[in-house]
Amino acid sequence: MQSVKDKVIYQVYVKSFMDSNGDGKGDIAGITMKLDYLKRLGADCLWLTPVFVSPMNDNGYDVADYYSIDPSFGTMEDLEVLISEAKKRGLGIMLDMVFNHTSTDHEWFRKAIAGDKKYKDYYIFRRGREALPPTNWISKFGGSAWEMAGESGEYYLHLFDRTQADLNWENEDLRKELYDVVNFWIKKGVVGFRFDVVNLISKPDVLEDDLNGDGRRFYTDGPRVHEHLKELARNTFGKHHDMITVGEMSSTSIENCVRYSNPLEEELSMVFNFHHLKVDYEAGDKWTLKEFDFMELKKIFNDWQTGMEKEGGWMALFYNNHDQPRSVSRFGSDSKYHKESAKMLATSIHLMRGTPYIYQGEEFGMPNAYFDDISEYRDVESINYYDILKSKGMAEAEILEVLREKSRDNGRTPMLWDDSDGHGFTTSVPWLPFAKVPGISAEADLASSDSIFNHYRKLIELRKQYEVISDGTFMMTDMENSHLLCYLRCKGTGKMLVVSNFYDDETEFDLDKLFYETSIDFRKCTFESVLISNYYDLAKVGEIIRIRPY
Ligand code: TEU
Repeated sequence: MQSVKDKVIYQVYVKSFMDSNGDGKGDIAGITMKLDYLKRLGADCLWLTPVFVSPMNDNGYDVADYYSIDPSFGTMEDLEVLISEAKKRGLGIMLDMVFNHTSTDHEWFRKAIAGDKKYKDYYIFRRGREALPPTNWISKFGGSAWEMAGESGEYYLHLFDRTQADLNWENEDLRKELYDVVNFWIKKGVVGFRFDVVNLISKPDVLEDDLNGDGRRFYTDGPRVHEHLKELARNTFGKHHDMITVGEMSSTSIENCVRYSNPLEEELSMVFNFHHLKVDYEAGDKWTLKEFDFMELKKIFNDWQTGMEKEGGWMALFYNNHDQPRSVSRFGSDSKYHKESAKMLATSIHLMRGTPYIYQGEEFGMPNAYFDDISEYRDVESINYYDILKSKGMAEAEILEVLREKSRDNGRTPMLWDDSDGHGFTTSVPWLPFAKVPGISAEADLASSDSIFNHYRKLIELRKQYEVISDGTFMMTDMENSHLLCYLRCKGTGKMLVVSNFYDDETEFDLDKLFYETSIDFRKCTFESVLISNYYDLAKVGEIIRIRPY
């Protein structure tokens, strides 16, 4: 397995990155056009969200053919060109494998529905109970997780949209088909894979009602998941010693993530977990409005950083992806302190123990969408929840307010390359409206002497330069501080302190107190010892450092 410790990965949400042919949708040739920009940033790999043939009910996470490129994204040749052009610049391409489910348009599912026994067993079909579905499980996108298959009285399981049918990983032929898919793409020259919700692939043999939940406790980190991942690795990427793999883990635990990512287990290089991105959910419910709980965020970071380190696990570091609101709007400021907070957030996460991911547009502080009308949304989950909240009696204005904060479309608006009408993204109408925060674009950011882009570039350089960043131990300090996230990284004689103010007011950090707590002495640090900061001057007063907004 390739060492991922000094790598930085850039996520491309293909549909919103760059439209090369003027149809309003981003495509593979568009990514090739922007390779020099990505090279300049300094990331090592690009993870592309799914580009395979799909009816696009969930923007490609509903795959109908794992071996072909969806025409809206381009051709196989476009992908081959991207892989080789990226390689010339020292960039690797990672593909997104959606193996928990296929689209109901997939040939396997069509055959299954037509009654072909072989393919029926590729999916999870069960008989209903009278007029009720087989269990009370709830789909992640709302409503029952079961859909009636024609008139047969049988239902198929779908943990996501009803057009995303869950695969039956208990079937050996199915597993082999999936290994063939992975090996096909390895031959094309990709350097790694992201595996979509891969901790949900193993369901129990007997499916039962969940009396006090939505069913997730039965299939999350399910009974044979580690066995399946080991077998997948052995038959595909594990045979090559330099591949990078990351599993997306839904509602997982530290204990399982250690097993998924400890090299001795021979499963994956690293994991995504989402606990830190639920600190603005009221009682675990995403569709609520709540200030983020900073103390909870600190606690989760501390638990995961130390828990993973202790047992040799490795994690992805991120605030943003295509399923999340934009971090600068969510945890920082997209107005007065836009630059300061974008840089603070970047620093706070990049210098932890793990592999940082940068989500397109994050490198110049892309904000939330700020849509005011339901007609502007495209995301299947957002539209489902609009209806669900409406049926629960929530007022229209309040629903729109919740969507403004929580919708996945916040992270999916097209790239703001410049300030022109099509924002350098398209020459026609974009498939999803642009974010409504004027003045923010890659071009404007790069033109300024204190660009957010350069801050990210510097963070990437530092990771390559200092082992204390790529391989140091992690220790949180000042746990009780309600404004500052503070941690130490240590490797041999190398010591690094990271102090991030998550608020727009001024506070102080006491180096003297830190010395008495840890016996690590930063008190003689001079301006030259500051590796990176979002303010030019280190405002130092004796042992007390003045910490300005964000
Ligand atoms: O997401 C899995 C997932 O559970 C979420 O992050 C999901 O978006 C969230 O629970 C909604 O509140 C992955 C993909 O990243 C996502 O885009 C897909 O829609 C989903 O799997 C299904 O393939």
